[in-house]
Amino acid sequence: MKKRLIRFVAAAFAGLFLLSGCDVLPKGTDGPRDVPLTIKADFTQKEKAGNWIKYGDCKITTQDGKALVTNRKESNAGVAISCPDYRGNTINATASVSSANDSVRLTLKYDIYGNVSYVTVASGETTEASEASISGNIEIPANAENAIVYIEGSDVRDITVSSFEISVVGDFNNLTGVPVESLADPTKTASLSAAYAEYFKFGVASPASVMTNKNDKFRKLITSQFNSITPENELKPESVLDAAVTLADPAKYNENPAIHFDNAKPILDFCKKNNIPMRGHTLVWYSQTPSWLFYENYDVNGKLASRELMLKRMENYIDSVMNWCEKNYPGVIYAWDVVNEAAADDGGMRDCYWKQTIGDDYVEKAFEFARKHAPKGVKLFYNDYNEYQTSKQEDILKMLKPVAAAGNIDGMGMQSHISAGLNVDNYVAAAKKYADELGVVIHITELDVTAPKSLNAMYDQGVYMKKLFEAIVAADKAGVPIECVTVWGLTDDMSWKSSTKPLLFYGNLSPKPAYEGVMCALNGGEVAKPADYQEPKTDSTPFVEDFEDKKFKGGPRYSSVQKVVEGGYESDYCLMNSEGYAEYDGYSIDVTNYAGKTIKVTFAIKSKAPTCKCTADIDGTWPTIAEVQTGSDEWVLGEGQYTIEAGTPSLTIYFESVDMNPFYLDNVKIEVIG
Ligand code: 9MR
Repeated sequence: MKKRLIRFVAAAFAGLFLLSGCDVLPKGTDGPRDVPLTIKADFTQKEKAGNWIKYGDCKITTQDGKALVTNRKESNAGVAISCPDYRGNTINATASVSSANDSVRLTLKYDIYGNVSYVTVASGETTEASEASISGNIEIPANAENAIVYIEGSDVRDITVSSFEISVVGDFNNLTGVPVESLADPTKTASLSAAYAEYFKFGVASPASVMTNKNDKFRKLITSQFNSITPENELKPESVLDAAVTLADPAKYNENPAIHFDNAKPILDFCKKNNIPMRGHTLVWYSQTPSWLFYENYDVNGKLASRELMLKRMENYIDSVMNWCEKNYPGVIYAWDVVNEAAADDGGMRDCYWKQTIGDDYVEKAFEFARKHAPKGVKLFYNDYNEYQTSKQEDILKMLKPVAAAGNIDGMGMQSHISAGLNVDNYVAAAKKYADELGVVIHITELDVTAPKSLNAMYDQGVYMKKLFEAIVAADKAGVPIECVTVWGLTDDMSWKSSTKPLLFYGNLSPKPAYEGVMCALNGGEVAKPADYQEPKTDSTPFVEDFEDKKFKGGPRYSSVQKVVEGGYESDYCLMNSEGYAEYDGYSIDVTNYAGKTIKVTFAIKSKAPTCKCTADIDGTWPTIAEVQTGSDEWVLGEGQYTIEAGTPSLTIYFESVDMNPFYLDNVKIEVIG
């Protein structure tokens, strides 16, 4: 379908202009102009003329309408499309690629006030022989400049791109010619780390680009607010392992892969200069670790390396990374995430190269080596997400008990990527359980809190933050050894999940109600209601959807994709849910308007999965509303009830299949019955 060109509307511009807080337009800007809403790379044409550009150190040649990216000196070098005019919009980026790289990513890069952000739009596994289509949607912040989307790999091998396209999703918000907001003065905001000094360190994750960018205000916000820093990506194996050197002489580096700290140095320098201690993240991880590390002669076309060889590589890597940092930046790193995310989402240990080559005891071995080589006083952590969920916690405890018994672990890193709905009492109870059963201290390592999809989202998030930090402080006072709380990013715009607005500062560095909530947890104050506060709606109108108009009102949960397709239940159309990365990536419907009521949900569903479920998404407990036996690939009817607590700021229910099979949904009805 050809997209419309949206014309600039004077009134809309006037509104945006006022919001921007600027008095005059900067010279040379004369207001929004027409822009095409799709940019398609044309590889029969040269760079720029064909709507594509080269990103990073590589060579691009075009042939038969495809781009061949060779001589890639870094894993992020490749083809890019520049899309600065799309700021303030959600875009879709889609590419067809083939490559011997294990995976290829579409990454959005933009500057905000001279601060560079990189956000993954989508990723896919690739092979040289067949083409993979990679596609994803992402929101570009309104204040982003110089936005580009580029195609990067997991290593430096060639990538062939046969198509690459970016388009605006939904109505176009035309911000061309509209100046970006000015930055808030970071020194005007009271310090989180000073306020919380008697309880725990208050940390932040930051990319090293903050340390090298032109704008000093971001650094000022860090030094004034936080007293612990985690490099967001720069100490991960992918950043530290030197692929070029190791792969050039595999025999020389066979037991001890070459490493470098080019990416991490700016942030290590910053910590040293400002006397801010650093959490090292992370040594042994299934992700962001190149696959060549696990092969004989580092050759991914050969055999996996033996246990003995991988133990040597693991020990040498842990030893050399920890001790390079200590030698060059003495005392800066005070804790290391030795192993990250070794527990599987669906129970037990995650299958990964470390487990395949070394065996189930790879976690124990990693901690044994870390203890043996750790500089004096450096604390050793295990770090994971969904760590507060009962069953995952049991798996993590089981895995870590031998490590604790051997005296090789000091701390549990609770990542805490949560949403404003998780029960705070259950959450701190999980922290206490780790501390009690393993005899370790607790760091909350990657806190971010998805804002509710409510009328007063920022305010509701602030109220939740107050509750959460009250619970954390109460637990700390009661003896749960919480020594550090780190938020996973400085501003919403810089977050890895920026569209969920999960952090404490807005993109312009001004504090959010979420920040206020964190402060109110200490001083007993209340988060201020915004001037445009709206009373939450409660209405009992039934939700009915049969997809016959080819539209749907709900949306994806995580990475699932929905399409209206033919062949409904006794009708023409139904909804197909597919392409999720996990079984719980389903179709989600907001039912917040039924707060305080009992709802009945009825639906028709069809899938090859043995069972399908309708689930409520609340408190990290995910109660089942209805479960039906599918598997026959025939339509089956489901029905269930759920009572939503009064005052719940945000609640969704979602449909899922128990494995990753697609499912078809029709005749969804949600009605109030009490
Ligand atoms: O925030 C990080 C993001 O910039 C990276 O693209 C991503 C790649 O996996 O990793 C993010 O950080 C992750 C952290 O290292 C481990 N826990 C989950 C975090 C969010 O994905």
